Amino acid sequence: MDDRRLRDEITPEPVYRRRHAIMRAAGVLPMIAMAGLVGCGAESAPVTSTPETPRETGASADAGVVPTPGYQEILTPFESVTSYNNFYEFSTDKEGVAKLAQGFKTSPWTLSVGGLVDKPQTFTVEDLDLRFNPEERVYRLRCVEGWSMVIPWQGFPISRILDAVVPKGDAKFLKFETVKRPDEMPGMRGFSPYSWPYVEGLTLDEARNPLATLATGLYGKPLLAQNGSPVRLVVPWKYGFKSIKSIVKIELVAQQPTSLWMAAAPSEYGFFANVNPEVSHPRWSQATERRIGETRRRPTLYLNGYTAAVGSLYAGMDLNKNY
Ligand SMILES: Nc1nc2c(c(=O)[nH]1)N[C@H]1C(S)=C(S)[C@@H](COP(=O)(O)O)O[C@H]1N2
Ligand SMILES: [Mo]
Repeated sequence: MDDRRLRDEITPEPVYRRRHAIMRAAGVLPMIAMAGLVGCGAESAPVTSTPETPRETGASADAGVVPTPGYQEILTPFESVTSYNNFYEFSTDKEGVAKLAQGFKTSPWTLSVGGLVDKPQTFTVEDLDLRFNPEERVYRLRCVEGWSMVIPWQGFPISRILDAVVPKGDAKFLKFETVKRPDEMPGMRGFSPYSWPYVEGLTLDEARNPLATLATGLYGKPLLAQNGSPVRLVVPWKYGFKSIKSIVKIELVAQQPTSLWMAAAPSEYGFFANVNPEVSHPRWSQATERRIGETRRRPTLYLNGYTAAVGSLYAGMDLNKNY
């Protein structure tokens, strides 16, 4: 796997070919597929500020990763993405998760979407891939602990699922849940300070943003267990803990859901958890981050560099109060 290429110079050939294959499968002209996919420009450049490209084109809503000025943006190697993980159901030891997750049964699998919707539905993973056209989406992942990666996901905007289930007028939030299987997930057995299952939430407006992604693959392969197989959330402008793994249920609800992290440490982990270098975690600064594979820390960008795409969601809101 040829990972260590500059993302902001040119789309690397292997990535191009993978995209090409995906786009061809979606019946898209390569010319269209390439347009808008290569990241470029400074932080102020519009990344995904345009409305989502019409579904028929199959083109990505993502225009790549906007480089941190003065720093390179390269894909984090597949080996790192799949061997350094947070998945507390298995272990709190990041390097131990992959091995412990090997016995996790991710097939068959269904994702049920219900609650305040007109058309509740249960999808198999095959349904998701066939109906919602995953495309390559390269995003930064910034963990609240202060490390980050750049990951080429295969995913689709959650809005496509929302269009299928049709939220009712009183639906205001999405509540996501991970599977709860202590027999397969050793981190859940015995004493645990967490109230399982892992739960996360988004506002309906956040979930409708084109960057809010459900991923079923990375680096052109189906997700491995340690990365949240078979389907996980990717919300690149929020701290990584919002990107809940191995989802079995999405409920549309009227009240703000309480996430596992809000329940465990409310003074440390809020509902919004938008990446913000100005607001320190109570126990450490969020001003900088260590990109996995690098030694020098780099500045963390407001909304993880995705202000052009998602900043309007928070107009009029004091993000300094929404850790
Ligand atoms: N179900 C579940 N989802 C989870 C977690 C978890 O412990 N359980 N950890 C979160 C955290 S803290 C991060 S940083 C990302 C890590 O994703 P990765 O291992 O694919 O890089 O997953 C998030 N999703
Ligand atoms: Mo994290």
